[in-house]
Amino acid sequence: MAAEAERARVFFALWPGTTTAESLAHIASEAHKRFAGRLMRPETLHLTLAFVGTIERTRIADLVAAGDRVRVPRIELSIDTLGQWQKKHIVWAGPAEPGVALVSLVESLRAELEEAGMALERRPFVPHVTLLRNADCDTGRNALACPLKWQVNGFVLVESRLQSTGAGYEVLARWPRQ
Ligand code: 2AM
Repeated sequence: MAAEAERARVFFALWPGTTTAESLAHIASEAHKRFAGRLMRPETLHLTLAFVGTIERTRIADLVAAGDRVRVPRIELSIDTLGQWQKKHIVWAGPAEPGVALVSLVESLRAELEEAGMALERRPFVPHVTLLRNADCDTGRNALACPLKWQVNGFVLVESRLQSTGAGYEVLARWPRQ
C-alpha cells in the first residue's frame, strides 16, 4: 500500500462560478437559520458527478485521460429544490430532476472511469450541492422560493484534503482543457 502522501482522494464535479456560488451560499445561509449545522464555505460549493475515492497519485494521469474522452456539455441546471438527508445530517440544493444532459455526462464519465479500471460505487446519482453538514434536519424535499439557473460549461477533477477548517479542495484538471 502506498504512503499517505502518495495517495489522493479525488472526484469529478461541477464547480460553480463566483456568481452562482454566491447565490448558493445565500440559499445556504437562509437554510442555516432553520437547520443550523456547519455552513459550507462558498468557495467549496460543488456538485459531485463521480466520486473516485482514494487512489495512488500515479493514477491521476489515467483520470485526466478518462476526462479527455468525455464530451464537455453545456447544461442549464435549474437549482430549484432544497433537500434534507436526516441520516447524513446534510441539507443540500439541487435540481428536482437530474435532466438528460446531466445524466448523460455522469454516465459517460462513469463509463470512461470503469474503462480505465476504476472501481466506482454504484450509488444512484442524486445531483446535489451540500450546503450544511451536521444539520438538524429530516429527510425531504421542498421547492426553493427563489430557484437559480446555473450555466454549466465544463467540469473539473478535484482533490479533497481534510483540513482543520473542513475539506480543502484543489482543482487538478478542468474541462474544456485550458
Ligand atoms: P456529499 O457532499 O453528499 O458528502 C467530496 O467529499 C465530495 O464527494 C462531496 O460532494 C461528497 O458528497 C462526495 N462523496 C463523498 N463520498 C462519496 C461516495 N461514497 N459516493 C458519492 N459521492 C461521495
